[in-house]
Amino acid sequence: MTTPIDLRSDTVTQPTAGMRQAIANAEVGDDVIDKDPTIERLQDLCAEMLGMEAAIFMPSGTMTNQIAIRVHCQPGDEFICEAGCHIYNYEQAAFAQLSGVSPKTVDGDFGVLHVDQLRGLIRPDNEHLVRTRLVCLENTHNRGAGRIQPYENVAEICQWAKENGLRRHLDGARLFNAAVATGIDLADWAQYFDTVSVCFSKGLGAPVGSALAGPRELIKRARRARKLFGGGMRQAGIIAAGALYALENNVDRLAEDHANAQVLADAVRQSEGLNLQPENVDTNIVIFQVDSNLGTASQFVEAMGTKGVLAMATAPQLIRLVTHLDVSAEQVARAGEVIKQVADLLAE
Ligand code: TLP
Repeated sequence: MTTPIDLRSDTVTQPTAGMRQAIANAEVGDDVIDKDPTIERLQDLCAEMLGMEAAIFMPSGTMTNQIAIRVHCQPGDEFICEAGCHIYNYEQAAFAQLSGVSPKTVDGDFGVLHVDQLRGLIRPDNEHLVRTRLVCLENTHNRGAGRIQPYENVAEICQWAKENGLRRHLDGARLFNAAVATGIDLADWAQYFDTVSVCFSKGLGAPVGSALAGPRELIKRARRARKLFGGGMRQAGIIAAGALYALENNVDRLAEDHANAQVLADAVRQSEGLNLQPENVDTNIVIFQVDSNLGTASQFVEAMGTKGVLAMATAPQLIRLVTHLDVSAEQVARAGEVIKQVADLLAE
């Protein structure tokens, strides 16, 4: 049996030979007692790329976002976020469980918010009310099918937030995709935020790891919170080496993933009963709706699976495909054919 073409997520990538070599050769230390030299290099590079004072290595994107919320907010505070964002939907409401913070969600257009939707949401100073403290954005937007937040929207929202005394955090798990697709530098995107989280284990292809970047003082507090949340790691230079390799080698190639996603989007457009959500694909995520005449998303995914293509049903009628380092242009072309075949098959 041939290896399946795995489009479930860009988290599924296997470390390449070069990355494994970098991992094997990594110089390490105890990062909890004091320092690990490979982690230090990764943190410095990350801060430099994002134009921030400092950065801290983290085990996961979820912990990174939650620690950001923790350092920005106190119990009884509220943060504003888009209703489909990862922080609100896929992190077990850890902001409530761990930090006593509540969310105020705003519906976006496939994840995209406009500042006019936020004006008026800041709670007055009144002892009955939570305190509005933070705005969180996500770029690219996962549930918005990898949508890039328009740069002007980000600038305007953050400007408004700053003027009104709110902190700004960016879930930039896929910010590298936004930077490559737009040609707008990482630091230009990051400049509007107090903190930015990035992930090395998504499009960049590292096995593990994320980072939080921001002002030195906040990152110092994030280090304390990381210990509290059980994320202090010892000779973690072993995994930081994979992340460092990813940062040094795998950023520009994200353009290939974006081109491959267009091939999948075209296959969806050519299939009766399938509709892209949204119609245009910005980066490496394709989401489409399956017409109920063809059955459910799970049935569609199962039929694709029997033809060697793995996809993810993200709602009863929605399927997500994600391109990444481990799927070649040929495999993507094959996956596109499978999508068309399955749509035909289920229509019969
Ligand atoms: N996303 C995963 C799943 O959790 C849905 C995926 O397959 O896309 N922010 C964003 C925007 C994310 O997409 C993810 C993971 C995270 C944060 C969390 O990262 P991890 O999985 O490292 O905790």
